Amino acid sequence: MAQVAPGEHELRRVIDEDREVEGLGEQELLELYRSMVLLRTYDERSLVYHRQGRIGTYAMFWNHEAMQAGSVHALEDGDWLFPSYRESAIGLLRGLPPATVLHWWRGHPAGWWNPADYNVASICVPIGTHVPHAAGLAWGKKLKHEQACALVYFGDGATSEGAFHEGANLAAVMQAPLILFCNNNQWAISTPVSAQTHAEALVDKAVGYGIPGLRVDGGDVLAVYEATREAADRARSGGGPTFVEAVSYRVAPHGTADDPRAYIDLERVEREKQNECLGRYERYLRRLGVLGDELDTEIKDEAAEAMRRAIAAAETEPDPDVALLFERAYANPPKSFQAELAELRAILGGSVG
Ligand SMILES: Cc1ncc(C[n+]2csc(CCOP(=O)(O)OP(=O)(O)O)c2C)c(N)n1
Ligand SMILES: [Mg+2]
Repeated sequence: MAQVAPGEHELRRVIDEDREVEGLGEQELLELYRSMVLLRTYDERSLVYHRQGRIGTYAMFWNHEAMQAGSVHALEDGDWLFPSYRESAIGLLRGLPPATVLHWWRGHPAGWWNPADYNVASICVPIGTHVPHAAGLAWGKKLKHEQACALVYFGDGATSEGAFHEGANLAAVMQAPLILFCNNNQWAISTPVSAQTHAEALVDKAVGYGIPGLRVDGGDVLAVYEATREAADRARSGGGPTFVEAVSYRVAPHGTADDPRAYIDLERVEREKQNECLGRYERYLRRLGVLGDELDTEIKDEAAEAMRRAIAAAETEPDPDVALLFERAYANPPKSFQAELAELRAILGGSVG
């Protein structure tokens, strides 16, 4: 039986302690910043895109960029990512075109990708159902004696789901190289984290699975990087899974269909915004003398230009053929499909597809 120390409750921090992280030189620090700026730009532009009625619903991740960039940079390209809708743009950090993610939110088939091309699984909307998938993939890596690990993102609310338990337990029993990365933004739509668990902290769940747990300031990109690297090193050296609880605060609505004024403390939101993760890291880099005005403008312009190009590309993509509605469901489609497709084309006046 595993002897596991209780999960740590104190948040690990780097930026507020003005420490430096071993192994991160000037270039790596700036790459992390570039990734955060790209994610922030993607998020802010997507919200505008939604307001213009060009995508349907959208789940913002404003102030989650430190968790996302810090964790991805701590991994190797061969390691797998399993995002939830909150990490919809995580593939950008692996070279996935932003237009593809915009298409995904438009429900367009051009928003699909082959997970094996980027080692990024498809975006999971049902809460927690991707945790067993990630556990299975990680276990497979172990069985094949491959060095890679998997990281699965899920929220505080997901820890109340059966699928989370099944995946975490399977990974622990099989000692699969998995990082269970909990984005604890303290809300599951309108349900506060205090209603998800009676434990003092979500990281306490790790003890029950017999795996180590780390608790980190989710708004501190360097602390997230350091904790994820520790978990990845353990996974690769045969030490099994780690539960990482990254604590932040959701300062944006849950999604574009949500109005949090009905349930959130708006003063707390304003306070948390003052300490949002991108500004915090920018100030740290400026203190270190790694970032100045000119470079900052260059990085932000580059991200804005990438998004302009992505939106232009997304706009020119033709609508999919309606035949797609009938494809890929059956190996041997029923004969009635032909007639139904013809009927649909007639209803649509032959204008589509
Ligand atoms: C299985 C399932 N149940 C319910 C929902 C509806 N739902 C969508 S988001 C959400 C809250 C999830 O909160 P959390 O896990 O904390 O993630 P966050 O959105 O805060 O990143 C719920 C209940 C769903 N998508 N899937
Ligand atoms: Mg949450």
